[in-house]
Amino acid sequence: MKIITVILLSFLTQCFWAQTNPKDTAKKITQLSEVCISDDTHPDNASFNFYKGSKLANTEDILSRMEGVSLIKRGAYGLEPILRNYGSGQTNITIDGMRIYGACTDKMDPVSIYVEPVNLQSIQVAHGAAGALNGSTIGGQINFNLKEPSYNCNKKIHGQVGQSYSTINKGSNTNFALQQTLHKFSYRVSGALRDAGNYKSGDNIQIKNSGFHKSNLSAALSYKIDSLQTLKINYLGDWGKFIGYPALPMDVGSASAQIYSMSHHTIFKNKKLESNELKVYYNHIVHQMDDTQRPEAPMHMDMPGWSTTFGFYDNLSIKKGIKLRVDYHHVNTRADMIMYPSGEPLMYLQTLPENNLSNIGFSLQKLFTLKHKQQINLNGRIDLFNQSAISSAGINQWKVFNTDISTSKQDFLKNLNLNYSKLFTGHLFLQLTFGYGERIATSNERYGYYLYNRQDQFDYIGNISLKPERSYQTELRIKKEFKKVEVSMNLFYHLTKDYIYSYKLDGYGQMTIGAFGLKTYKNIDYALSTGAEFTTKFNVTERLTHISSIKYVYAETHNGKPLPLVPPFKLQQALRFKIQLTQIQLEHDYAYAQNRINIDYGDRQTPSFHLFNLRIAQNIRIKSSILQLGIACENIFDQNYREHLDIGNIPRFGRNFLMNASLLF
Ligand SMILES: [Cu+2]
Repeated sequence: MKIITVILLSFLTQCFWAQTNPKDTAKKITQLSEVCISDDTHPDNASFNFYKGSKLANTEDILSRMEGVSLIKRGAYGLEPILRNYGSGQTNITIDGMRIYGACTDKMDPVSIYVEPVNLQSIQVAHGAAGALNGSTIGGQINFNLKEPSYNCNKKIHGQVGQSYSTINKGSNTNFALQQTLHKFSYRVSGALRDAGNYKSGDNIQIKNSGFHKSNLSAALSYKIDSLQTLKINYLGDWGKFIGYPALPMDVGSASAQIYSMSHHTIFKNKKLESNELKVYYNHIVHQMDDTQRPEAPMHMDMPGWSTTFGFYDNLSIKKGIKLRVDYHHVNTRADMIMYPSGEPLMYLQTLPENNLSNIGFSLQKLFTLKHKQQINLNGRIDLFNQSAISSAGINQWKVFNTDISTSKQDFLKNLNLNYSKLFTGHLFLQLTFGYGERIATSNERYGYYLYNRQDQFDYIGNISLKPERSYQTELRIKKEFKKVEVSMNLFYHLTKDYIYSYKLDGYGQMTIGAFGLKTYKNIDYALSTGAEFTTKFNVTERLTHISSIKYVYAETHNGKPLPLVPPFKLQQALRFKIQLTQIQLEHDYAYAQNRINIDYGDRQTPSFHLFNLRIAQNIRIKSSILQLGIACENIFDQNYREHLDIGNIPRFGRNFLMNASLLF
């Protein structure tokens, strides 16, 4: 991969990497009018680097192979990332540090769907309270960094066009990117069009309502004010149409996301200050669920949802290892349900009563560098939240339960994370973390009104008096590098007090036809979650690399009940053979059966499975361009399988052939 990257970079930028002083200055002196140093390095994450390099992986494939990440599947599209056993509400998922809230009460629109691989620069994953950089959390954060326009010394247009096709769902993916530097300006435009029909699972079973159409456009403009200051404007748009969710009773008729931001970066030549980044952002998500493609639906209904967020953050780096951050965001969310009973007047309901949430947070990070390669990193954050429902039909609905949701709720949250690390001789790295994190109940958990959950087939109403979850965490990370092998291991133990758990409300009926009853949430004494991640990278020879990762989580409530949606033991490994510009990769995934299930939540036992994929990629040089060709066979043995977190017992893709051609110029 390194070789390819170097070749690519030398073609793309035609710049000088880094300048080292020649040993003998008398020999030859070359005058350089301009020196560019390109930084295209990825974060220090072996899995990300390995799989992003395979050219045939999409954002979700890369994500699913990262430490402690699993995906919840409701359809062929829009997989929701979870960290260990923490789902949305307990984690922060951001794009370039921006808060974006889903507009779907069924979680069909995780933020990750707006990031196409052609836009993706890197993914930052942090677990537990250590992930509280962009907001208080107990589960951690996933931040997607979009590709930025870079300043190149030449004025040529660079870019790529790509086309891929997958046989299992007649899926096509067209993408492009363009990048150019014009004096003090630099821009990057990229986009993707994706179309797919219904897919087939193993044993040739067609999964109805699993196709989708979507388009994505990203544009970034950067202006260099002077050598120390840069101004950037970013736009990201995403449009989905007829997205099938076979695991849910409804599909998405249309969905759109409009994400805008402007940022200012400064580097200081000051003795005390290092750099500052100020960003303001705005995003608006519209999500329209519809069941017109479902002839079996007992009554037609529309379920639109909206979310509008604006905010800013300012990151200030001070010398001596201090980082300060202040951030603010305000979000307005609402979800409606309009039912059309035959021969009767239509009925209107706000399943998520319109509400405003605002949050101001302040964080401080201090790094102490000690003798003998030891470090202490202290990270604290405080947050003030204010939330209330807005005067509308939603407030009146709640009066049935004698509850006034219009009074505003304030929450003051604290996050603290302390880690100690030491690098021992012999490339042994050890890190011990203690953390404390808090999170408030989500809008759904607070104000939700007869939200149907397909998993346990209950309607849910919120509980306005839920206390924040409080989590005490400890984690040990050990990393050892041998000559040819890199090994790393995380062990963690989290105890969450006032864990938010669902229970059945007796004496209340359901609204959804076919639902079993009504549920709400309460704080239980505590829940605990413990487990491990283990990664190895073995450079067998210069051309042959083996990478493997193991994830395991064990989680239960105070009275020993397994928590819902806990992924089972999973092993993922890949063997990559590389010779010049050819790359062959064999992947094997194994998931152990999950029999520790939460019956209350409608969890089902999941049998174990083995999965094999083969990917071949070939790069061909054409003058100053590179043609990348790829072919893959996923699920080689046409296994009919599902992952434990997949909702509704819907199996995943059967044997799939994937072809890809991209031209980088
Ligand atoms: Cu939805």
